[in-house]
Amino acid sequence: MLKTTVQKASFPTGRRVIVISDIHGAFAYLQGLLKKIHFSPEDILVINGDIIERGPENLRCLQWLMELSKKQTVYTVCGNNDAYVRGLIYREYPAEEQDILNRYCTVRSSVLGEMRKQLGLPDDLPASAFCKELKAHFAAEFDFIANMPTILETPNFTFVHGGLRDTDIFSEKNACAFDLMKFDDFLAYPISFSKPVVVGHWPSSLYSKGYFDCMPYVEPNRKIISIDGGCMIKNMGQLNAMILPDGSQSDYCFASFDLLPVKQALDDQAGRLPDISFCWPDCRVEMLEDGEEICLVRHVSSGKILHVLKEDLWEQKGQLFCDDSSNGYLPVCAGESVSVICQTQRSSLIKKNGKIGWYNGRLSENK
Ligand SMILES: [Mn+2]
Repeated sequence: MLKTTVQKASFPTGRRVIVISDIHGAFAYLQGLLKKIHFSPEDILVINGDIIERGPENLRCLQWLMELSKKQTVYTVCGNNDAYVRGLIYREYPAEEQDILNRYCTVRSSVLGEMRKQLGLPDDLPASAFCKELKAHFAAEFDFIANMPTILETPNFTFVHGGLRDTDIFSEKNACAFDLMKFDDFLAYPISFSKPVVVGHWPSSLYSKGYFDCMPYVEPNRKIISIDGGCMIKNMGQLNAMILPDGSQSDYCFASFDLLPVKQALDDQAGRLPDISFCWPDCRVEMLEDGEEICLVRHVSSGKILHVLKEDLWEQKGQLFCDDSSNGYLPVCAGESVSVICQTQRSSLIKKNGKIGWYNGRLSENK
């Protein structure tokens, strides 16, 4: 069992602290976000886990943060993907499992595939030789991951990738690191804190009531701040930052970045909150009207009928499923800028301040 480790730190007065979680190999998002908030060498950076996996530039993200941490104050909390990947390399493979890593690199957008490619290793290398090569060439990268604590404890905040099972960070219930890193749907776990706990791992949009909302989700009474914007996980996702203007204080604000095209809305639209929002795993649907871009479906468990994007539909074992969808319409004023997730003949799925909804008006061409 990987044991929980705790790093204690205290942020100095007058220094800004930037907290970013779940980068998942999205180097362009990371750079875009840091540029947007005018990240400077004076800032302290906290990465709250899952630097790698799923995105296009996992190794680049990891190595960039390693370099930065030599020049600047950077705290990196370990995520389940970070720990899992290292674990894959630092274990033994019996004879019948010698093909596992090659298959893993083929189906996943993984840092291991990027390392394999960079070293020019063959696609059919046995796992034992694969691990030996990677350990020899990327020892610094794996050591960097191994040294990432499970919990970063500061006077005003506790940072952990997934969540905590007990309010006492040193409790036996918090002893297994992987339990705290891969703590799915942490908000569903009945716990509240006296000092704010900052988590990532579970996209905040899955907690939103009303419109899907990719901005951080805060439960003030329970003192839980969930900042994963769903970057590289959801097509509507974004990379969020929690910003402490002064590290010694407990005030904070948020910023976000995505790469969606921005267009100008040409028509007013009255908003309408969704009366159905669903997400995985409660996402089975039945087709009512097939269309080229948009389909009319019935959400099986609720019986609600709604339009969804055809590209969000997928089939498994003869059953039809749909990615996160809702029937909410965002309030829009003519002339305002909106981010466009998908534009179709009939309607567009747009994002405004992190919130997602349909828009039936016209959109200008790209500015
Ligand atoms: Mn995670």
